[in-house]
Amino acid sequence: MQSTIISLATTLFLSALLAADASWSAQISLVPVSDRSAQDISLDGTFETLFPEADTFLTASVESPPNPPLLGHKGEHRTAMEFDISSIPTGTLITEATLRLPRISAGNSPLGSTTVTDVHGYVGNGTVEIADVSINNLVVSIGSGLEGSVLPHLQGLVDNGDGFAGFAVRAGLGYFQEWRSSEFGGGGFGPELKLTLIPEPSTLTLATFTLFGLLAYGWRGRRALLLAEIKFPII
Ligand SMILES: [Ca+2]
Ligand SMILES: [Ca+2]
Repeated sequence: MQSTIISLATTLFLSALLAADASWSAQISLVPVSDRSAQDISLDGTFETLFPEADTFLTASVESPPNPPLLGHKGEHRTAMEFDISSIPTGTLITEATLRLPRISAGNSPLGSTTVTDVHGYVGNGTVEIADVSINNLVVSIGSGLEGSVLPHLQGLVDNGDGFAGFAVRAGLGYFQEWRSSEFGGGGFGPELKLTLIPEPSTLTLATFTLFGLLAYGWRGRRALLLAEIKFPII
């Protein structure tokens, strides 16, 4: 009898836990709080120009002489972007983190190029600075794709209690691509960070204790009823 009750309680507990797990996950979509491009005009590795925050387009490209610069973009261009993740509590489990980079144009140098889009991750501060585009911490390579998973980087930032997720995008040699920035009119066309979250374990633990409490309360009620039935058998 006791083993049956324990088995039943365990089954109910696991079912409720799984149901809670699924129903508590939340999906959010973030746009950058800052997104800017920078230029190294002489290809010497030093980025000397940071384009204005208000620019409506972002670029990543690398000129490969003797090809002419693609669309006039001399030297190397990189783009960095930062997302505000400060509302996500430490301990939250991230099950999906996808960085979408819906480019509006791309091109390759005619004499050969590498179709590379590398995303480097960093801890942001809410503003893109020129040094951000040189951070060397490869998170994902998406080539000619439009999106890639940045899950381990995001989980690490949330675990550390960091307030902003930063990404710097580089192109391959002879490759050019362009995006709309967050300042582009109309919105919804620029970089986007899509997350699926499950609240921190302490919330789940609280629910577990509540569930056990309800089960114990229910069992006490059943036992009282059982005793009543024994004392006053129903014929
Ligand atoms: Ca911007
Ligand atoms: Ca920054």
